[in-house]
Formats: sequence, structure tokens, C-alpha cells
Amino acid sequence: MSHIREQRPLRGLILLAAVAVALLLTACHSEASKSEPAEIVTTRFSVEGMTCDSCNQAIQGAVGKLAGVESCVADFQTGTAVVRHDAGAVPVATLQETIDRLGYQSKPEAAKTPEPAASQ
Ligand SMILES: [Cu+2]
Repeated sequence: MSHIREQRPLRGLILLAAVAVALLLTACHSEASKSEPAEIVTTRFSVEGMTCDSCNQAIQGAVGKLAGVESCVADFQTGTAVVRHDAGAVPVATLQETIDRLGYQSKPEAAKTPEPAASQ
């Protein structure tokens, strides 16, 4: 019998912190020019069928869960989903399938788009 108590509140905090960090990373992606891991690319999809914020979250949730995906930002207003992913671990076709399986029609606008240079 173990006497070790699970520290659930602490875990909740750690989870919150992780979410906050993820949000921060998403928010600063344009200004932070960190050295990228080798295979990380940004793929932008045009997505038909999104109508509200729940659609954004459905796509972000499903795509964001895939191994090899760093971030996914869906925007129903522009009909786009922008995914940063390891091209070696998760190909564009897999991202597209994942979005389409949710009931949307997606197509990649560009297979591999390098991060736009913020300055210059
Ligand atoms: Cu919706």
C-alpha cells in the first residue's frame, strides 16, 4: 500500500502552465526567429466548411494531437488552417486526411512554406 498522495492540484497547475507556454509560443511565432529543428515546415490549408469557433477548435484539437505537429491554428473567418509540423514525422497528406475526416474539405495551399522573414 503506498502512502504517496497524488498531487493533483499541482498537476493541474503544470498542465495550465504548459497550455500557457503553448499559447505564448503560438503568439510569438512571427517575432521569435529561433533556430528551427531541421524538418519543421509550415503548411497552410484552405478549408471549406468551417462556420464557427467550434470548427476552429475541432481542427486544432485533432491536428494538434498528431505526433509531429508543433502547432495548428484554424480560422473559420479566413477558411484556413496553418500547421507547423515535422514533415518527416507527419506528411501533408496525413494532415489533410485528419481535417477532412472531421467533415471539412481541405487542400494545402503550399506544400512547404518557409517561415516568412520578419525583418528585411
Ligand atoms: Cu463550427
